[in-house]
Formats: sequence, C-alpha cells, structure tokens
Amino acid sequence: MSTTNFTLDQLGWRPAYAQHLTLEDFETGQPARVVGVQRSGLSVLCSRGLLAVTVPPALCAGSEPAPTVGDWVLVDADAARVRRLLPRHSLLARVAAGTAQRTQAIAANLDTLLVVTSCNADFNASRLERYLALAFDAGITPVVVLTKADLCADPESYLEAAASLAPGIAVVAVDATAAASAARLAPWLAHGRTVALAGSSGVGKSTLTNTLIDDARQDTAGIREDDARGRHTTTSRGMFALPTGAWVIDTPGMRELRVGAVDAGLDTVFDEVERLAALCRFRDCSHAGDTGCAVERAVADGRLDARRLASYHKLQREAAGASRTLRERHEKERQFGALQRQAQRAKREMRKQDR
Ligand SMILES: Nc1nc2c(ncn2[C@@H]2O[C@H](COP(=O)(O)OP(=O)(O)O)[C@@H](O)[C@H]2O)c(=O)[nH]1
Ligand SMILES: [Mg+2]
Ligand SMILES: [Zn+2]
Repeated sequence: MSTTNFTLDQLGWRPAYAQHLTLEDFETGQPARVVGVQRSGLSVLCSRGLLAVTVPPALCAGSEPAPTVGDWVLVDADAARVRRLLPRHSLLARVAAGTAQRTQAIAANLDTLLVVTSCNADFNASRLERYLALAFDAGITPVVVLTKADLCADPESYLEAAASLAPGIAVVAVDATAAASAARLAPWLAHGRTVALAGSSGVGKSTLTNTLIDDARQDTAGIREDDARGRHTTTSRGMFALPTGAWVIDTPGMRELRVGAVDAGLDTVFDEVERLAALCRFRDCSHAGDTGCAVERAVADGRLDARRLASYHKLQREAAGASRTLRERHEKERQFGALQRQAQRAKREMRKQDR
C-alpha cells in the first residue's frame, strides 16, 4: 500500500467544490476522496494519506445514495469519521433489482465512462445503448472500448457498429493486455481526471485496469484485492491512481443494468429516432402501429434499424416506469407531510381551547 500523501489537486479536486465548504468546515475537517467501500466504512485518500473512516448512519438515511467510490467527503480533522458528503458533479447509478426502484450508486464524480465490450460474441448493441443512455443522462462522457482486438479478424466492423450507436461518440479498439495498445485511451486519462470501466464480466475491465496501472505499481493507491497471481481482481470496488495522474475505477461486472429515469440520456443516444418522431402525424404517437408514424416508415424503408427502435421502446418503458415510481414516492411523501402538518395544527388548536 502506498503511503503517499495526496494533494487535493492530485485527487481530482475542482475549485467549484470549495463553494460547498465553509471556513468552519476547513477548520474542523478536511476534504477526502473515497477510494474504497467496505461494510465497516470507507477508505479515503487525503493530505493525511490513506484513512479508514466510519460513516454516521444518518448520512445514509436520506434519499441521496450513500457514499460511493469517487465521492468527496468531509472527514473530521481529529477523528476517523465522515462529517458529510459533498455534492457530486456526476453520479453513475443504476436501479437495484426488485420493484422498489431503489437507486444503487456505482461511482461518483466521473469525467468519463469507459463502456467496455469485446470484439466477439459479447458485443451487444442494445446493451451498449443502455450504458450510453445512462452515461449521457449523468453528464458523463462515454467512450466505447472494444477489447480483444488482437483476437479479432475484423475489428473495423465492430468499431463501425459501435460508432453508430450514438451521435459523435468515441470508440476505441484495444488489446487490453498490451500497454502500447491501451495507451490509445490517453486522451481521457489526463492528470486529475476520473474514469470508470463498466461492462459485462469477462470483457477485460480488470485486465485493462492492470495494464494501465502496471508501469507504476508502487505508486498505485487505493484498495486492491490481490488474487493468487498478485493481480488486481474485482471483488470490491476501488479507485486506483494511474501514472498519468488520472484515477480509474473498476466496477464489478453487472449481469443486469436497469436504468432509472434517463429520459435526457435517451434523447441523446436515440437522436435520429427523436428527429423522425417529430415528423409523425400525431404528437403523442407511440411509434407502434399508429397511422402516419414516420419512425415506423423509416424502419420499413430500411433507414432505421428495427433492432434500434425495439431497444428505444424498451428503454423508454423502463425510464417511464422509473419516473412513475419516483413521482408516486414523492406524492406519498408530500401527503405524509401534509398529514403531519394537519396533526400539528389540530394539536395547537386544542391547546388554544384549553387555555
Ligand atoms: N488476448 C486478449 N485477452 C484479453 C483481452 N482483454 C481481456 N482478455 C482476457 O479475458 C479474460 C477476462 O478478462 P478480465 O479482465 O478478468 O475481465 P473483467 O471481468 O471484465 O474484469 C482474461 O483471461 C483476460 O486475459 C484482450 O484485449 N486481449
Ligand atoms: Mg473484473
Ligand atoms: Zn411515430
């Protein structure tokens, strides 16, 4: 484990974060970055080095997702305890399995999401669209990384297919086992930047992480779970320093990535569908058997992929379901609040009458 002390700048601090801190905050605490999440608490890096800190339960009680890797927290100056969570500039989250639409934080304060898939049977356009919508919705730049290019006869066809999934997205093919090849990701790995790798199990996320950090093993910070070969494996989430000064977060493979109310992200990814939809005869066209539907006409003409429209419908439904649940929850909270106020009023009235 590194004993290096990190400056805020090295940890990816942004001047804008200081707006959320008072003079008193700086006197009684210090900002620290979460590099690991354990059941017992958090591992954070700050000017005092690597610390294990506890999180007061009240901090996890609200509707805001609990502290996750990449988060900035204010740590007590004289105790190993988190005082509060600083506002996030971005949050990658998914909807947890089950019906409650509970949000599960994956990583916070990301600049870039490396959406990793392989140049083989793992490549799945609809799954990629899901990740892309999630990233765009969170204000995180997605980059599609196609691994195992060295094992593939025709990486070009995968590059082309991936590039067509959202307007203007960057797509890079790499051999994740080779440093020279992984260096193609340099544009997103500048000093102080934070990137996360996401994608199915087995696509090469940990291999790529290892290749990127390998040159400077001793300088690698963060919590690393080592397997028998002494290599990094993803048993828990962690954040690692790269020799370039960037931070990389490896996420465990997700079998199911359910998205929340990512409507804005969908508009970005399915830009051409939205444009076509503007030409439908009816404004509330559902693009499913309605007369005068420009979207379905485009599918019939071969201008729009039927798969893409199906993917759009599926994600729209998911996002709408999430919005509905959120609205219902807010409505319940609102009604509950009104009831409480009513009860308080009644109590006050009774006291008045008593006097
Ligand atoms: N040849 C080659 N093998 C790779 C590449 N990326 C990953 N692998 C192999 O694929 C397997 C799974 O990789 P891993 O990093 O554990 O995937 P993860 O589950 O996404 O973390 C390992 O045996 C890697 O050596 C690549 O670009 N080229
Ligand atoms: Mg892994
Ligand atoms: Zn339509």
